[in-house]
Amino acid sequence: MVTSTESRTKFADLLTHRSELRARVENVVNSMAVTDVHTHLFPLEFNELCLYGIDELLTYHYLTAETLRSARIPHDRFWQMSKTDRAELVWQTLFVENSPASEAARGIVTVLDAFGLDTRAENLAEARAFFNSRRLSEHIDHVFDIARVSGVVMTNDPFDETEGQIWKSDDFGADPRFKSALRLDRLLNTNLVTGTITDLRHSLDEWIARMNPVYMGVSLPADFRFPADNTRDRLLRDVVLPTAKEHGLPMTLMVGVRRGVNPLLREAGDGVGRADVTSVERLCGEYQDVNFLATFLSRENQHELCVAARKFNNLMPFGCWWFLNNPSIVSEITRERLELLGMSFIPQHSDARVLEQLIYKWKHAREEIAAALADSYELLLSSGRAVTAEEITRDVNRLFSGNFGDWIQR
Ligand code: FIX
Ligand code: ZN
Repeated sequence: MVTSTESRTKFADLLTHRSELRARVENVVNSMAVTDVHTHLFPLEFNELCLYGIDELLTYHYLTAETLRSARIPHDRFWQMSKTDRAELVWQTLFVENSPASEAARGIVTVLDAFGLDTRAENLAEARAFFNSRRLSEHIDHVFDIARVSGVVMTNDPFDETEGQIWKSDDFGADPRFKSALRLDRLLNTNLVTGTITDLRHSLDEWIARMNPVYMGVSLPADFRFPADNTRDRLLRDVVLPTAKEHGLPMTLMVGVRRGVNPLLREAGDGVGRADVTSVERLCGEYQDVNFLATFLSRENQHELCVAARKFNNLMPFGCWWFLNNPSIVSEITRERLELLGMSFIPQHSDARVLEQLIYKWKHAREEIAAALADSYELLLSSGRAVTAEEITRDVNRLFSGNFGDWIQR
């Protein structure tokens, strides 16, 4: 039986005022540490693969594509330029001659501002001097701190020459904040990796033993179909999914990319296509004992993905990927997921390639997630149920790390 004192105490914990509720949600969302479930970041030991600083930030492929829309320069001349010259052209074009209104450009402003650097500078001198003065190991700690990221999942391609060598060397002293993920694009999307089924399974077993990945992952084209009469289907059935099952590893599917739509743009040349969510449903149905994480690149696939996740509890939607990582779309997708899935999804991943991108990608994502969450608690309030601060903390913790933690341990 609940005594009147207990129920009064409980009532006092309830956030029944709109402004108090919203302030609390913002506070929890902004301070909660997050596990970033998909990035292209690397720790110090990976040397040239560990990207940071203003020149890397400005030559990010998102900004290359935007620069080549506004700068009067042929693509081949752009690529002939050195990285520092390209960074200067990007700055001049998108930040001096134009207002940096796009999400990727605003991201640079957020990063500069976080370090107290001039966001309206005429050139890159101050920013370069600042980043050059940083000791990388401390800088990594600082960035993780500002972004409140407790761990990031890398994208590890063992079939890549440079990376393969690093994994094989004894120099690799694992920074526990960087978790590995075994990326299988080369195996599943190209015919560059060959061998018998036994050889390929053996090779995956060896890489899993060496890397200790938290999942295996692949990006898939918009025309990905399952089942299909093709090599990818056979590799999935005979090599990848049995390996996932045997090692208890989730499989991450990133679906809807159209690679090389404009090869003149090099790594900025990929596009998007509406994909077939029923193929992922069939995978989940046929392999009920494998956990799948899935993200789709096309906005048009988002609602179908939520519905598929309602049908298959071995399917975890995650992130607003790449061209979807814009405030208006993050807001829309997060609300849709809250409405259809409650707290059983992973709202965002950064996809950061350059260290400091963690700062802006998470700051901007937190703003949209907080607003969507506050609105859904307000709806609950108007229906007759207030939440407590503890419940908000529990929910955000689940969204920011709990769901992923459960997924990789199940
Ligand atoms: O396939 C992927 O993991 C993509 O995220 C990348 O290839 C893409 O270039 C990217 O960085 C998007 O954010
Ligand atoms: Zn990625």
